Amino acid sequence: MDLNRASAALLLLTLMQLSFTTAAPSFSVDYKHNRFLKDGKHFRYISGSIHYNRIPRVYWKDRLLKMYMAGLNAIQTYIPWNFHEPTPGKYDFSGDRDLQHFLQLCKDLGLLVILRPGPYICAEWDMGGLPSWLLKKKDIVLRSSDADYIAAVNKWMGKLLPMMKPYLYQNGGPIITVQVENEYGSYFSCDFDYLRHLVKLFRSHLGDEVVLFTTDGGSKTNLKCGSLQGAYATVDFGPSANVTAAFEAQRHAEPYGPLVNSEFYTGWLDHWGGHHSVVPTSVVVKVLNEMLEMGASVNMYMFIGGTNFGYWNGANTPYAPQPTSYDYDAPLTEAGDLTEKFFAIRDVIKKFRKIPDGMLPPSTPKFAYGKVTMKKVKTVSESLEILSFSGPVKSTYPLTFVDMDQSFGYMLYQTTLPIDCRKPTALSSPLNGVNDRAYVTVDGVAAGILERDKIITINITGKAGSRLDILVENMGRVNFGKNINDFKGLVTNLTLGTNILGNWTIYSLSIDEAVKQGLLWNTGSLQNSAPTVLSPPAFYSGSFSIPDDIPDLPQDTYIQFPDWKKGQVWINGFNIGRYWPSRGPQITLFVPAFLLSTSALNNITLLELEADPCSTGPCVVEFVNSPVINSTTKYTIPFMRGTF
Ligand code: NDJ
Repeated sequence: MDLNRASAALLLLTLMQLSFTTAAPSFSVDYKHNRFLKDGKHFRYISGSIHYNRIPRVYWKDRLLKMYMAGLNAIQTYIPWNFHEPTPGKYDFSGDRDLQHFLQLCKDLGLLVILRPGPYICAEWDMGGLPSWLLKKKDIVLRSSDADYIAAVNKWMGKLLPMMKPYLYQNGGPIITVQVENEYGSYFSCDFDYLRHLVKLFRSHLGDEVVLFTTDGGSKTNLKCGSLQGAYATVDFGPSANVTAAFEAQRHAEPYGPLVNSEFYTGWLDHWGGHHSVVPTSVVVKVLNEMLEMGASVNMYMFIGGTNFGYWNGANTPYAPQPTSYDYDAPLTEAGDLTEKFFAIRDVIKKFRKIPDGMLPPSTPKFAYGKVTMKKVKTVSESLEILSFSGPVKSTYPLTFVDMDQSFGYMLYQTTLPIDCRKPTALSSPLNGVNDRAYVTVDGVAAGILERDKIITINITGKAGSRLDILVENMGRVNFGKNINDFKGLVTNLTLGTNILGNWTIYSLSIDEAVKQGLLWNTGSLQNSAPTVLSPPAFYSGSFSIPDDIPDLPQDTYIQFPDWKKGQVWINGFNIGRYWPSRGPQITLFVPAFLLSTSALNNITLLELEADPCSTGPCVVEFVNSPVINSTTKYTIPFMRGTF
């Protein structure tokens, strides 16, 4: 063979060699052998759900590493649209919202990613992740081909998906599959044009290679409207389901390809006023083992639940908001601690794949900083100048949060009594339009509480011309079912006796900004109010220091509210979330250490909506080192649909 032919042969051999060693990464469905293929080899994922939006960025690596050490080879996460686009066209991917950093951490740790960008995600998250500003179009049909909804989805996905493309597995990233919508078969609209549009939209940004999939409850009924050609149909079900029947339903939609349970419930969600949901470890591991024996790919929902900080919790109907804790009785607790469920699941996984060697990151230490004395600052009604940055709006009839361009928190509606009410007179929301809880005062004196789906009328007294202040709390938007277009505020008229109340002065309240700017701080020594069952909503402040000479302080902690009733708590300007110990089951709120300081005073602000303990007992909040999220208060709501 002459030199040229020899060198050409050598070059060809080298190129062939190279092509084998550096073939582009690939991930696909192998319909012939009913499995996934990763880089041409059989692959089955054992995954766990973690929501980056419920865990402070500083803890992402710790939680992901624990999931990796449990033997998971993948994680699953949603992308809440409203977390990243607070107002139309304004995007936030910074700090605790830095999704790309989260994805890079997954890659660095050797965890693949099952990405669920929605646009609707359910997830016990406000409005199922949809931004409430969509409701500016009052008759919008969410999750459908509604032109305004589709225009907003196109714009959002046009921003998000190009950011995700580099993180696709085939582009060297960790993302192996991408879910379209979420349990669409459980929604009323059953709009295939919408689903088809989403598949086309996702492919236009992510390319033709990526594996798109759908997830629906494990029944043919759910799959009927939830699955679509061009997206691999998967199912979700918990440990009490019939595994065979659920996978048979999937087989009905996908006769070939891998069996996939995209949400295997390791626990379940809570509601304020309900019992804390727990799912026995034995039940979880038995069914997990059964599915893994069948060769199914499984994602455990949740592997760590985390926290609904701020106002982010969702709600179910009849109206039942979820608490601040999203512990979910998951294998890792809300604070990321290892549980016996974690180790039991790891022992099952050990039977199917090698568990990484090395140290398991330990549960983080918790510190009990003790009691902190709180002092009353002023009532909400006395703070309107501070809180209403843009000033009040006058309106004949009440305006909603959307009308007032406010998404979360509280709004104050003020008018005067049109008649003398010497005798108790009915103040009502005949159409049940208080969304969600209204704290009523007359001339600054607490008069009662109206509550969505529960209390639509109270009796009040007062003189004609007395000032009627109604503070309305948005307790979280419905995240599941047909009522997700959940307007907040006084969404229908109130009546007093036979009169429709009008001539409203409406204050949008920027409480979070006011807290951050230190505007709600106790300067003098305001006397605590006289003991009453109900007081006007008011702010309280207190501070505490953490010694800087104790090793590894600050540590995580939990805050509880002995004999307070219901409200919101901020620490160093960070909105920790809602407290409602009078209703439970959550009593303590998780406070991550990164919020605390040893070099400066730590400031606490409360907005107490019902009554403080300060006139009859200690006016304190308390930091303790263990959580209580399973109190059984006297109040219970009828159990919601959905068993684990
Ligand atoms: O896809 C849903 C997921 O986001 C499925 N779930 C989960 C419950 O944790 C979570 O919301 C259900 N949600 S079934 C509806 C609950 C109705 C009470």
